[in-house]
Amino acid sequence: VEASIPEPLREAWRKYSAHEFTNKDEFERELVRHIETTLARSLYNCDELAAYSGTALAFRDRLIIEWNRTQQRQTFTDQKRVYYLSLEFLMGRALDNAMLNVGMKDAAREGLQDLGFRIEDVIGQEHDAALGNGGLGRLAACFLDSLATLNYPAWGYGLRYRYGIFKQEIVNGYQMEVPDYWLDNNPWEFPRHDITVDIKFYGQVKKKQDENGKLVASWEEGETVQAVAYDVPIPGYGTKTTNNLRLWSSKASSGEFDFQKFNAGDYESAVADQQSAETISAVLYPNDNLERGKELRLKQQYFWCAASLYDIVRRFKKTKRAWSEFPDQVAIQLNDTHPTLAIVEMQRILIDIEGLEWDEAWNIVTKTFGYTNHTVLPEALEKWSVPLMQNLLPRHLQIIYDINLYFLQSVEKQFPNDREILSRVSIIEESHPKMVRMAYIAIIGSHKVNGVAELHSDLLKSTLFKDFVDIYGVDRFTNVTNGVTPRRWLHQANPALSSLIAEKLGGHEFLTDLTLLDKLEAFVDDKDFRRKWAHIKSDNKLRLARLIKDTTGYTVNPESLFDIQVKRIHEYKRQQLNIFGVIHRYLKIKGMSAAERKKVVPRVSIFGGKAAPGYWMAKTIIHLINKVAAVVNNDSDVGDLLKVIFIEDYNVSKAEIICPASDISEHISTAGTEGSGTSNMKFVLNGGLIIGTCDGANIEITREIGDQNIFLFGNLAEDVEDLRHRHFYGDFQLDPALEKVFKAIKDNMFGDAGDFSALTASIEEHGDYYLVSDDFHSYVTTQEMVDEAFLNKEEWLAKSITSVARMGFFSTDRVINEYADSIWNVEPLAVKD
Ligand code: OAK
Repeated sequence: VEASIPEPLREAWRKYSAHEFTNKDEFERELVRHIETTLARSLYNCDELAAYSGTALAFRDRLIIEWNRTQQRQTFTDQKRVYYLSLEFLMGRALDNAMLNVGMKDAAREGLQDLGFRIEDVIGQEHDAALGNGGLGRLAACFLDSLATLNYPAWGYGLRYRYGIFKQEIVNGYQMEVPDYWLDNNPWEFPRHDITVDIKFYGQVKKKQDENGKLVASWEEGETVQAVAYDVPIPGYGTKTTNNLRLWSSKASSGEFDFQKFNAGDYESAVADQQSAETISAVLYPNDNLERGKELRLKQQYFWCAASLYDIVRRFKKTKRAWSEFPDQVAIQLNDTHPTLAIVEMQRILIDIEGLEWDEAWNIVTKTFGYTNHTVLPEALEKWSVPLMQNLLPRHLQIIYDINLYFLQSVEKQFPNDREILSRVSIIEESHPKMVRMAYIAIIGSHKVNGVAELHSDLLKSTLFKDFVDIYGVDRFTNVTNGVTPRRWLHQANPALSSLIAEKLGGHEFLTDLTLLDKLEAFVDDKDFRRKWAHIKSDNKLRLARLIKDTTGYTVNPESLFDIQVKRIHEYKRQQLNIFGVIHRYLKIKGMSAAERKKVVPRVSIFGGKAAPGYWMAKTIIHLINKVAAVVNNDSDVGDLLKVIFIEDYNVSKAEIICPASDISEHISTAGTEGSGTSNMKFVLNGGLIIGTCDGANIEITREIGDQNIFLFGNLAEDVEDLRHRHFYGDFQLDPALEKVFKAIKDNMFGDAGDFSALTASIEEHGDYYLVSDDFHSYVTTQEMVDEAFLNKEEWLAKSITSVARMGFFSTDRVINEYADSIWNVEPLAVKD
């Protein structure tokens, strides 16, 4: 390609091609240029928002220069690429990350200062990109950071929602949802109006003869919607690699159909069609670990899968390789089952459009795809009704039936005397209506299936996917324990700690090789180091105390023990256990003498997180937390001994302030329910200790940091089923301390008891599915051990330092290298300067 362009032309392009700014003065020049020309502002009317926009545009220019070069490099070398398909990318803010990743934050700070701005205020103007619900979406964002940092040729594919996750407001203690319109003036995306794909829905399947007389299926008529690409540059840390996140936006196809309507004077209906097309990418479904089976959600899934695959296939076809080489060029990872239709769509492209034989096509498909499962919760497992799919995607349903037929035939051969297994593993559940089990398609259509922590992967093999282990052998199933990117969750969120560590280790190399943190253990007795470490934690607590004051009006004493639980609100995550524990503590303090109160360790219990708008029990838990806060925080008799805070609208940028400020954080899900958890890692990486159950990655965190450095409690996963069974048959005794808590609630201590009756009844009367009562005693006594341990400041500090030193395993860099080796078989693409 390069050689076909005449030298003089190339010379002219080289001469005038854009250059990155490399120092403060050049940055300032770019900033002022953007403010004056792109934004049409001046010295006299440049507010903080304009300063943010100008800074973002200057950095965006830098990223896009490297983005172009990266894409050219990847195209020329033409090696295998990774495509990460995720319905959620919870990116948070981009500017601070871009500054740190390209190593120009200091230059930006000084440049902004010259022009009269504080960099923190400027960074604070950015609206979070909140295209995700929780763990799954944030993991995708951390993966993109590591993929770029490690120089993997990789693209993310997602949806460009007009509305991300809703903004949460707390009104009279209740959660209210406010739409999050975030796209105005978003400098981080590049619309590609030239990159569009027409996506079809509905219609019928006809059998036709092709030119060789072979009978082929043809999907005809139906409606089409256009997918338009929007690209977001993803810079790696300390590397020139800048990868791409491609988000699809929906709009009406500019087909004749619309023109006919316009011409026929049917203006209103033409506009309505347009709006209905735009609805597809309008809003992120706000459910975490819950699937509702709505048609529009299935439309979103197909729209995004089909557009992404068209794009991937188009890129592959440019190389003129044989189809058999597709899996050598392309690895596609499914982030949970949401993109499972990509498997079906790929098979459709190969057999219906490219004319391959079924077996040859299917072999290519299975070698290409990998599937990551993120949850064992039954309510989160995707099933789509057959009639719904028949109507929306008639050809895909046929292909699903064929996949199922061939699969069941092979199972029957393998287990000739076992009728039961066929109905258990069938993709089609024989219910009314029949349902398509998406996880089964994902397993059958992939060469590797992985869970996100050891316990979770073991549970998949021994329960949910047991039959498939018998069928395919255990090698198809693997574990890749989650991590977090240390760039955002240490360096960006906790710059002071990052510099202190760098000072001791002789540089910031630990940010790209987190195992180097182990060298910190040598300084655990270093007095000066310990003093600085403690000081940084205090400062971070002060920073959070200011956020709390600004957002809730409550004043908290930063000397208190900060106990934090921030994550989506869900019964399985058991924020109710936490708030019942807080009530227990409150009642205890109320009953104490003055002398006893002197011994109480002052504590601030901090909560944050969103409930799915239709999840009433989760909303009730939020309501209870806020009512308890109102009573406790205004009880002068208790004062600083206990404060309860609910931080409104928990999101990525608030997490960056919250995670560095914990003394202890809570990861207390019913054993066996949390896939991994990743906030546990963020808190420990920032020097907080944790209280948790033997669940998800808590188990591996314990193995790494040592069981003397973590507060574990509660029943084990292996005992959960038996306990539930016993409850079901009436063998249930409410824990006596919990009974007192319930009595206080029922005596209207926190407002109208009726507001909380569903919550207490779920435990007392309806079987306590999440084992709150079973774990209550163990939880409360473990919290007492936390108090005790916190009194010994020196030992607590040693635990904090030692834990951080042993967190090297939990970087997404390690995670991505594991995926690359064991699932994708891809190599990084070295960048020459
Ligand atoms: C969201 C929607 C559907 C299914 C799963 C999720 C989800 O967010 N799962 C979470 O994924 C995280 C990343 O792997 C895990 O750390 C969490 O434990 C898991 O709940």
